[in-house]
Amino acid sequence: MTTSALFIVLALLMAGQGFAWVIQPSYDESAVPDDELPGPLVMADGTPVSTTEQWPARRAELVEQFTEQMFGRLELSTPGEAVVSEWLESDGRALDGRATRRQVRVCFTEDPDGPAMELLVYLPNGTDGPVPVFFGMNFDGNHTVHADPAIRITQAWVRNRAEVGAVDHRASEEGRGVMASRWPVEALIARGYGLATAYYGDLDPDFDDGFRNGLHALLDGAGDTQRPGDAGGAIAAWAWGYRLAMDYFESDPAVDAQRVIAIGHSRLGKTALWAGATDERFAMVVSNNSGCGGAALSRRRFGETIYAINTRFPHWFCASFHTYNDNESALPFDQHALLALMAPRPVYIASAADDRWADPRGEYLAGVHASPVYALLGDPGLVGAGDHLPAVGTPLQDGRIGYHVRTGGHDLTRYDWDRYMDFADRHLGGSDE
Ligand code: GTR
Repeated sequence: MTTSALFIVLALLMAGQGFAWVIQPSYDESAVPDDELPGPLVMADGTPVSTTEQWPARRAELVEQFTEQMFGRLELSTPGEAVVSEWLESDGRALDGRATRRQVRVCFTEDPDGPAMELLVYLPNGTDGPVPVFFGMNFDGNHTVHADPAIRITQAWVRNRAEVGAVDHRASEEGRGVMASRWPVEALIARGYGLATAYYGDLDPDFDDGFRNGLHALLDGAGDTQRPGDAGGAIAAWAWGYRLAMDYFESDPAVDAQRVIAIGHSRLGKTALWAGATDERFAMVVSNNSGCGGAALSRRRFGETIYAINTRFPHWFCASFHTYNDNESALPFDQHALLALMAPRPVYIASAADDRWADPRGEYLAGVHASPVYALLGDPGLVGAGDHLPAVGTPLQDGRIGYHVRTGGHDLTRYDWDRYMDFADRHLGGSDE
């Protein structure tokens, strides 16, 4: 092997281990290519989409393109049609009597003893009827989102992280409540919202195992070494879990299934967008710092690129997406079209000023370029927007696309949640309808 070949092999191996330094990101706005974005309102054959009647066909075409080229298909060999769920517990006196807590086992198939995810649900007490609920997956297990001693500790594989007490890929009591700053349950309850969460590793452990574990083990073609280019990756599996949670919410009379909001941070922000795009039962979607593969425009090549994401996380997207490494201009879509798939439902995009890896301006511009689809359907998208990123801490919430960039880095904070509740109050009628 020549020295340069050896170097490339080493670099790729290290990239696979998450060493970002082998990838040289660009943070130079003047280096952003001025490639034209594919119009969300033009059919693949060039026909302009100018009436509301034409939108469903264009929408279906885009969903198919995103499925085939980016997230991949995911067909269960045993359809999980009838949701089998079991309340592991339900306690009406949680959080000092302010909330009802449920922990629910939701099965992937009709087999009650088969694989399942555990949902943790908090619903405000003393309401007149069913309540709107934010649902978002978590990274380290349900027990990390709140110090409540009754939350079950996940038995699933977890990433080793000393900060959350995860050792030998097992979660522990030490992790209880450690991620609570990302999940202000009491604040949500006080404003009339429920909060539901599930551990994303219940659907698919987040490492590259050749698609053998998690939901992938139940899919058509599981175990094949040659997977088709459009076979679904980990994000498709997590998004399937969002839809499964929605199936459960439709069965819980205390939840207003017409007002369930899909939320996700970072890789789970990408997931929430894909879940919202493919499941129109979600009334609103929140992308928190979702970045590359989420809200950020790929063609900008600012911060994380398609090459970078596919190299470090080869299991997130389908194999076909890898053909766009350093080849963004060949994509038949860009991420503004993913946002447009929420239309006319409200969607909120949030960035953080120091989170340059996720390209705040690229996330914002995707909202700007998704707006014509909202306008076509009769609602303004991003209102008050110009070419420039809005000032830090000045949320745009008048239209059905919301946006803010806050101070600080890559995180899901109380500031973000307060804005999401404001936006939901405004566009979904909050808890009063
Ligand atoms: C980063 C990745 C981002 C984002 C983030 C996260 O390493 O490059 O795309 O998904 O992880 O999920 O925290």
